[in-house]
Amino acid sequence: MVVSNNQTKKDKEPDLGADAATIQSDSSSRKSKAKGQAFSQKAEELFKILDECRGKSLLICIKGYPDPDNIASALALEWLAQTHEMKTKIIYFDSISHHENRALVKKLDLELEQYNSANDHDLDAYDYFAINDSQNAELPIQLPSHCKLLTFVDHHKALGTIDGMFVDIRETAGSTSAIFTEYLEKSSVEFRGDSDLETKIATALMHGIRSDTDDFVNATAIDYKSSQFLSKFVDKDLLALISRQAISAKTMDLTQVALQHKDIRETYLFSGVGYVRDEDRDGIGQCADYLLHREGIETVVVYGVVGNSVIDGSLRTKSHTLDPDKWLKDVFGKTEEGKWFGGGRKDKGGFQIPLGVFSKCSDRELLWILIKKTIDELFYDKIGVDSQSSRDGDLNSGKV
Ligand SMILES: [Mn+2]
Repeated sequence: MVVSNNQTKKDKEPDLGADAATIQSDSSSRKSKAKGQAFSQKAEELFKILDECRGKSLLICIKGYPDPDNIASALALEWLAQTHEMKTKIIYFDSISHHENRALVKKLDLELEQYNSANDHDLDAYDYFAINDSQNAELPIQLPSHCKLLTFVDHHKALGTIDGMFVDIRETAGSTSAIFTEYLEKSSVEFRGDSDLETKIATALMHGIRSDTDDFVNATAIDYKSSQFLSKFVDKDLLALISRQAISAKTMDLTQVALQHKDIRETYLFSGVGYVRDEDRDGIGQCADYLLHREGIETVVVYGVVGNSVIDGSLRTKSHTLDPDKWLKDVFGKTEEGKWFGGGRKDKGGFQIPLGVFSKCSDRELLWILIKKTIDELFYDKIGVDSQSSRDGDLNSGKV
């Protein structure tokens, strides 16, 4: 007997009738419209706040490793603040480790300053500070108490409440650069892209969007919309120059080590790569990207000891059910101060665990075995597999 689709559906679900379906779709479209409106007012809210801060000074802080998305966001915010006659400075704390990001700074001739306590940074002079593209508002330095958080703009999963004058967190955006482009588009001082500076900013933002959305594979509506706006202003030659994909020799070596040490458990691939130099840190994420191409693997975690001081790891997944943010937070938990060791977004995440006093251990080989055993067991526990067959890492082949 042939059963029509209608009949089958009727058997499974109570019939809500056509009216119920109309009401449901109406309310959901209203909801998304309301959300869209809330976001569309964000630019106005930002301009109003910047307007009230005319003549004041703003310290734009790049948290974590400077990358295309947070660098471009800082540049866009600097432009917006300067059109409101604010004085600005962009600082970062962690070295620009990825060679492509160093090229970005060099090719765009950017004036970013690395914070160094020995430098003469007159932090007292700043009325406000800003943080973009980060999950929390903590900084590695202590700012004077009069210095308030002016803007916080991000696209990661929201974590608690941010106490800032202007907060815009959109988990639906693939990049912070796309959000900043939306502000530029609505700015009353027109962003025309007809100066060197504006071309540079547009090009950096486009690179930020591309880089955070894996070349638009994970782009969302706002990323496309913002790219359309930027496309009129980007310097195509400059964009080609800064986005040329090249894998450094060090990352190649690291990938080889990661392959040697791979530990496949069901659809997971774990790999401890041993000791990694500070400047090669980004290679961990790049080799996790590469290993995810392996057939049958849905989730990859690569980790190592970076700069002899921190266990640093990257997670990549194509699983539809694994939430990197939750997964890493479940595995590693948080510090006594409540700071999570790991976090992430839709398809990627990372974690950093300081070695603390253990970094003084004179037997690096033994220390690595201990670290690897501990981390692997946490992973096995999380995915519910037996840890008995865990292999110990070999320090020498893990050294890059
Ligand atoms: Mn980002």
